[in-house]
Amino acid sequence: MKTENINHAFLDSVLDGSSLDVYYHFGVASDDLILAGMRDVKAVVMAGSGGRIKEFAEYWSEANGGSEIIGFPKEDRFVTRYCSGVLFASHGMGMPSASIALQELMRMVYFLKGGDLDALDEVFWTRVGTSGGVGLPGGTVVVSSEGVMADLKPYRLLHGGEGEYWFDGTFPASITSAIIEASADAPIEVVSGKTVAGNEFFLEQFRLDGAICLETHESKMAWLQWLHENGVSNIEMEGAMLAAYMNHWGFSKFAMICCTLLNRLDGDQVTSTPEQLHKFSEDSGRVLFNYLKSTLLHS
Ligand code: R2B
Ligand code: URA
Repeated sequence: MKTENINHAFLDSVLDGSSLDVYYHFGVASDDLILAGMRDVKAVVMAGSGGRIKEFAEYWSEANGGSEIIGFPKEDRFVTRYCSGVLFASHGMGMPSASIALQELMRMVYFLKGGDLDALDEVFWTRVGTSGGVGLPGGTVVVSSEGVMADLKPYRLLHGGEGEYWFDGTFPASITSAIIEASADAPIEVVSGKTVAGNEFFLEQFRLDGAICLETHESKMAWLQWLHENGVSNIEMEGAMLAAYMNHWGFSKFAMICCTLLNRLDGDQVTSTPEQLHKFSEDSGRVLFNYLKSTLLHS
């Protein structure tokens, strides 16, 4: 872990009791008894929708002999469940929303581990989501090798009057390979590649079907071809920030697993049937749980 990048001034004051940390968007605080049962957290699994989080927790409970599921009382921003060492939390859509969830979860897990950096580094973090494929048909599962923005550069933000702060968007290759390996026997197409995070579903994904359109067919296809030639497999809206924040603290175990809903080289609209969409998203969940079972149930 990169201790110099961790906000010790605030986080350690929570540990020694001189400050209370209010994880406002999750509706809990560091003195809340609900957190006491979560100190053994080994993995944090994030997904965009709350419904998905509830399904994941149910599945994980069954895989662990019907173990108890703990839910946070507040659900108007993010839905959270804890079950058998895994904290499941929704993050909404896009980097502004997901960065709030991730920062509060990082603070929470730091608190749960009592600031022990070795214990913290044992925790596996992942987002499981949906995406648009670049040269890949709907139904492919992409485990990201790198998260970049729409200009193929890493996540960056304005700060402190000194211009932009640039982050590192790489995902740890050993974890990506282990996830793919854990599903080697599954009847699912699982690939690895770069993932673009757009700040917008329509404009920064170069779609022609938004209420507002800034592209022509030619400029859209030129962008998609440029991504394709540069090793991009899919486009979604959170991965560049996720990898950035995980690398900033120096975590060694994190990943992103996304199913593709369509091939963006063929069009913009998501026209798959509800049954197809359900199958696509079930498959990314299967890839996640194959990995979690291989690491958490057999250790
Ligand atoms: C994938 O799907 C959502 C948009 O439909 C967004 O959260 C993402 O990254
Ligand atoms: N999610 C996205 O962000 N883009 C897509 O094309 C599909 C899902």
